[in-house]
Amino acid sequence: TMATPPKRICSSPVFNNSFEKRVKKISIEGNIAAGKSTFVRLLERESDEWEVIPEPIGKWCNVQTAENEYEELSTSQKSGGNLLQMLYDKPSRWSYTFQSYACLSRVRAQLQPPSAKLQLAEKPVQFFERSVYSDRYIFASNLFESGDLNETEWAIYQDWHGWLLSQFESEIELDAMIYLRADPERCMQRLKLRGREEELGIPLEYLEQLHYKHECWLYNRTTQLDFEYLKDLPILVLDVNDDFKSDRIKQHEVMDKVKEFLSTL
Ligand code: UDP
Ligand code: D5M
Ligand code: MG
Repeated sequence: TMATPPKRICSSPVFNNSFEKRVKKISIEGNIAAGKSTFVRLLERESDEWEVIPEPIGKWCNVQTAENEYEELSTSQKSGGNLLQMLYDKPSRWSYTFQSYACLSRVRAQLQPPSAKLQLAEKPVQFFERSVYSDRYIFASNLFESGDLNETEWAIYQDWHGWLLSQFESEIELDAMIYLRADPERCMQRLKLRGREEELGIPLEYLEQLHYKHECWLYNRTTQLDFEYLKDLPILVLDVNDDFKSDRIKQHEVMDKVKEFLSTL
């Protein structure tokens, strides 16, 4: 088991404010184009007490220096590096860089204090699109297995990932996960439908590999995990093969399942 690090003297409001500790944190996991963003938009609409933190994909497609950080995305799209494009064009060169940046932006996202509105809520919930754990147990692990991260890169990645998370332990810990489960073929269809330029060359085989990773981790729960608390974290599995984006009945059904799940946490 992992040793508990000494509690830091920490100025983070989340850490010091016992009120904010009531906020439940839940990550939404699932394959590329399974429907996570669509799903979190529904969650956001469902309740004033629910807040959504989307995946920082914009940042990855438009990496900038600090000084022009606040410029409009469209004007600087070309000057900023497109790390997602670089990753898909040449994974062996860019996987490690991508993982370091992805993890940095996710730690930042997961440390985001709840909004003022959420702090007044009776039963506040923050939903995150993916997590620092999918970075490692889905993507980085898969890139290692496909040879795009070498032994040394994978070892260094796991070392700093584990250390970083142990430093932020109590602030980053999740209360549960929701797994949006869809067949790789369905994901491919939705990926094409969405038409994100960087992703158009993704082969079905890649989605199959990621699907297998999700299944082992969140469905069969056989993945070896380095964070003790994850081993018995509550997971809600939702089948999203049928279209829920434009089906009101299906949406109600799904939201009821989420509410029921929340009531058990
Ligand atoms: N989509 C759909 N029906 C659904 C869910 C998603 O048509 O029930 C579409 C959605 O509009 C988008 C694509 O599938 O064009 C991928 O969805 P999303 O971006 O939500 O997936 P993510 O990659 O965030 O999981
Ligand atoms: O979009 C997220 C996109 O970013 C998709 O192309 C997968 C990619 N992604 C996300 N996290 C990682 C990591 N950690 N490594 C490699 N690629 C990643 P979505 O459609 O929301 O799944
Ligand atoms: Mg998304």
